[in-house]
Amino acid sequence: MSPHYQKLTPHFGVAVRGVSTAGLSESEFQALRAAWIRANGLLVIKDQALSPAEHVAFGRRFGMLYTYSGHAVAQYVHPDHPEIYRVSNKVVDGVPQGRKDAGTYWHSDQSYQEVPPSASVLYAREIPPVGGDTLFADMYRAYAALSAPVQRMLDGLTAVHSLANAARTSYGRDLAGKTAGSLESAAQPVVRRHAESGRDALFVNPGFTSHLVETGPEESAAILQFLHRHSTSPEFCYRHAWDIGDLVIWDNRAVMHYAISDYEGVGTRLMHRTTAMGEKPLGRSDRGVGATH
Ligand SMILES: O=C(O)CCC(=O)C(=O)O
Repeated sequence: MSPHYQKLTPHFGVAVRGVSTAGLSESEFQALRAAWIRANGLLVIKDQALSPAEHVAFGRRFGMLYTYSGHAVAQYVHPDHPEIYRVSNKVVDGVPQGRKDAGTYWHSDQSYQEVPPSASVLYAREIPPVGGDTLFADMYRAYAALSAPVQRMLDGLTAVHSLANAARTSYGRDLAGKTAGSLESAAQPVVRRHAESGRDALFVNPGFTSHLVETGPEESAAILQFLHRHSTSPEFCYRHAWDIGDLVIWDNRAVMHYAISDYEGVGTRLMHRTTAMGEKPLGRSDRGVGATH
């Protein structure tokens, strides 16, 4: 069976059927990867049946995988595969099978790290009969839609991203006892030039971005509030309703996501994620980055 691609929205996201990720040749993988980059960093691969080891092997094709020892989510990694972070409301014999309500805020995974991820590969093992969708936002188009003067203002600005920012909202229980200063943080360019596509994307998110470096607090709050509202406009978003066996790959360098927590009491949801290391984010005026695009 040959791959069949179908756009998810006119500009953002593509779904593919007729692919088995467990046995892809290098050229087949590169075709999928190119489709992912072309679709602004969102690819849904339907009908997969992957063991945890196969998931890890596929995730590794996107780059070196994070393991989470010492991280706030370490307790939720797969017992046999430290590369798999589990998101779930399922509890077996009193043991949570993953982090409950993870990612219920707009974010780009681990943007508070000096070298944040590129591809997150999330696999749906169990889903509720309804609910538990995930929202994605296209940060290339959010940036491109800004007027030239606002783009110029943002170019060269830097923002601090910190896990402590999320701790104020949803990370509370996992970070209890840790001081804000002990949590990871990193300064990142507000406009990020993508290392593969060479295109520019907004790189701030409500979950982890605490403030702009170059402005005072009031300007920072106003600019970030505007950017967050702008980048989550429905025109830049896609909402994924999961089927079991979906493998969704998003590019944290140009995509934000939000896991909708609306299925309490409706059913179980069990998701496995691998996360590939990207590169240190570069701003649009950094030299030597990107393709000729
Ligand atoms: O469960 C989801 O749909 C996404 C969870 C999430 O935000 C993440 O894995 O980063």
